[in-house]
Amino acid sequence: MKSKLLAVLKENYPEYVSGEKLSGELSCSRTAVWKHIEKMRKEGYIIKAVRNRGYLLESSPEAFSAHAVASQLSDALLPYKINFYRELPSTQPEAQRLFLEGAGEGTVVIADSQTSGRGRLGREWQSGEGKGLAMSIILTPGIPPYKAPQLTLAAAVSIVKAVNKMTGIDMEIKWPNDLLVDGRKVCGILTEMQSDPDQVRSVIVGIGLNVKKDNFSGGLENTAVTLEEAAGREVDRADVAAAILMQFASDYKLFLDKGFKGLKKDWETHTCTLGRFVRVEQNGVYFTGKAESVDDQGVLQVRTEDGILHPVVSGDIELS
Ligand code: BTX
Repeated sequence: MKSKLLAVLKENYPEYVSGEKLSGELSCSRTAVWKHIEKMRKEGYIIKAVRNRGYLLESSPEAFSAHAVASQLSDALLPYKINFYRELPSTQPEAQRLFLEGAGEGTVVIADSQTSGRGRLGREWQSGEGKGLAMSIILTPGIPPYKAPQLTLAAAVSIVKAVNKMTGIDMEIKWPNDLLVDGRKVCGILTEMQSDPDQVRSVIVGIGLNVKKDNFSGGLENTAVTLEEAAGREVDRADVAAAILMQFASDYKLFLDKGFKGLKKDWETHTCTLGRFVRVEQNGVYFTGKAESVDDQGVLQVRTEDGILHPVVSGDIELS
């Protein structure tokens, strides 16, 4: 009965199915249909019922859905509100749109798939349908604009800790926004802000995490890796999203209290950048040197051969 009911609702999604049609298809009374729907709701299915239209299956407990993530966030230190979409061009502009419409701190946008996922500087972020985690978090930290990039470093720390707890995988942070496993990129973070001259209005932290084996193209076959490949077992996207959000909420509180300084030790523990020779690119200008440290503002300090220490506030680095 339940599987037939589910099949009919799924077949008709996103249309409502009337109680009458369901009772016909299942050869039972409309009251029996309603009782089954009630039972399924208790199991975690989200089924909308609208008078004169019928029933709509919004999400199943086993599926990647708002409910599957939100149900694991009851103790979170941020008032998370999950907005889940089957497909979006990118979660970033959707989060921006929601913010402009009044959505507050802790509003999260998750897409099952993105058609134009983006990285920094207009680069592409690939994520096949149903394969990755594409998630944007709206924050309103009330910090000066120069501090906003530090939230990239904070998010990196949270992701590494959450994924490690869940899967045992040791990711490494490549300053400023990449997470690697054995030198291959598994996650990228894109932090975008809207700001007044002396205070940010919002910061949107976008997280792209490779979870399921994907058909990467354009060379990524050799440079990207997924959590499932690294862990050698299945990883549930809802579970990993919730684990990251829980960890991030507490790290974010620490960040608001103490600044990046409060997370710096964790960052140093998990980075693969310090002590390495790096090639730095800043606005089309390149130089090489040794990445010596990050300061309390998350600025990378690179010493060139002539002994001079260069603070790198933003830019791309290549590890050599
Ligand atoms: P990035 O500019 O540091 O990295 C982008 C580069 O990473 C690309 O040029 C490509 O070489 C490589 N790349 C693209 N896709 C992948 C992938 N799936 N795995 C590994 N390497 C890849 C990184 O920018 C920031 C990415 C943030 C993505 C999230 S997803 C949720 C939110 N929405 C959105 O559109 N972007 C963010």
